[in-house]
Amino acid sequence: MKKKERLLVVSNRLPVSLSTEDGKLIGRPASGGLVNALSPVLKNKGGFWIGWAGTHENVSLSTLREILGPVSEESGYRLLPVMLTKEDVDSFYSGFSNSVLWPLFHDLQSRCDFNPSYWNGYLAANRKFAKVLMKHTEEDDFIWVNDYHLIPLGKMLHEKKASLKASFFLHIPFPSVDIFMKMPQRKEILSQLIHYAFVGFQTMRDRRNFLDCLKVFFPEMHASGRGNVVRVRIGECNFLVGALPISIDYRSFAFLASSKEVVSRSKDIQREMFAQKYILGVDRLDYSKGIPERLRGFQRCLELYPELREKLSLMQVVVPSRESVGEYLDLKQEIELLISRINGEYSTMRWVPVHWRYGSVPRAELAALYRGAEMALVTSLKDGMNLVCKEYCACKGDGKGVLVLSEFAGAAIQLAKGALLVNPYDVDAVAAAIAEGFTMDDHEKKRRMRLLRKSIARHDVFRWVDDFLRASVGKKLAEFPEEEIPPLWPGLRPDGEK
Ligand code: ADQ
Repeated sequence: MKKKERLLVVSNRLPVSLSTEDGKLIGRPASGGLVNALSPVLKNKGGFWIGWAGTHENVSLSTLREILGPVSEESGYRLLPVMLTKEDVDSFYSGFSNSVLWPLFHDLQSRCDFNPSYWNGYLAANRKFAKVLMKHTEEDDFIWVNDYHLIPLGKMLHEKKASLKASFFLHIPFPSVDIFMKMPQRKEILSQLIHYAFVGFQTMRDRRNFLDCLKVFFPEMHASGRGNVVRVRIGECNFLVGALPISIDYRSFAFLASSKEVVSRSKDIQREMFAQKYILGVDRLDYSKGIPERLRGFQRCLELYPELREKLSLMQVVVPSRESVGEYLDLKQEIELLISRINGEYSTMRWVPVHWRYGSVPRAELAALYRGAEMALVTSLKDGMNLVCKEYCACKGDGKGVLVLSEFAGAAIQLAKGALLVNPYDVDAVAAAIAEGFTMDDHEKKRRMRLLRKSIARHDVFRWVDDFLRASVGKKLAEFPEEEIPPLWPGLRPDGEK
């Protein structure tokens, strides 16, 4: 392999979380599935991560660099920021990405705002990503673009330099033809995707939907091959399309959940809940996650199965998300209203049916919550994969837990044998699944949990990374060479800046 080959990961957000402490903006490496998965790929391998730092509030590039410098040092790979203005964020991030692509690709077209001005903002922001990338990329770099915010990037790079070929992974679902056709920019989006060397989806269903859409607009399309990855030819575009389900760092979750601190904290949580058994819901605040539907299902359960009252609570943990998109604040209010109604109707002196935590929870606390939960309830209306259900199983080392999982989460395909699958729109079915999970004997719980854990352990996030690299460039993670990175800052200044 050529010496210079490096990995460049691009995503909308850099893996850094910024916060203000004592009036000063500081950065810390962010955690999360993608970061955990890709950090070892980039660490000490001369890698770069390019993305928006998540702020446009009067922060100059030089200040941002001062903040990102130490985070880069700590991470072992360079963080290169893309500067976005408030206008960019409005039309690119809140607009086209999260008011068109996100709802449409989750089959929720009635939530779309097809404001035509968003499209130009989407392209303009992608050009900014392309500019930063062009400045830092070298021949033979492997460029890995992540998610729906950056669909146009591959074609933009290709137009600047024909030899540059990037690979793309879509973390969210790809809709069926009937839904995809509603998007005004449908042909442009497809024309951009076919300029990647590899386009990866979470499931075979997403891949099939994509190929069906291509057939409508490019009838000359020719697909060949079998298995998870097929080759597609459309005119001069010759590329690969694959289905590669993402996963979690199973071992690190399992290890954390069995640590002394987490075991003890998980017992404390059970005591704090007055020794009630509890069902756990953990989500980003998002309408695609089906949180109101989950609450209605739980409410129906208390109505239909009164014997479960005072025995079972629902603990719903929600991390704030996309607060700049108005619909997300409405959702929070809807959830709070539903919770107060359920608690108002069913609470007793010694029992609160729904506990609600709004905010980001540290990893160890999350592991303790997972570990102590009798059941996890995942009711996504549609989900690319859903990592929460996998994290829950990884933390249930004692095997005494039940996963109730939406049929519409990508994970349902892999976890069908061990989970209780439900249609989240069917409140009676959700109620029945909760009751079934509660009364399931330990032997059956353990049998199912064993199946779930085995499958997740075998297909962990490192395997996903390897599969992605192998499918797109025929290499394994270990084949990317270890390389000393030169001093991070101030060596990398964009043109014209001091
Ligand atoms: P998300 O929609 O963000 O990701 P998901 O897969 O559910 O969805 O992952 C959420 C992550 O956030 C989990 O790792 C979870 O632990 C964490 N989290 C949730 N609430 C939290 C809280 N209160 N505190 C701390 N952490 C919290 C998109 C797609 C998914 C796909 C992933 C990865 O929508 O379908 O699985 O990308 O490809």
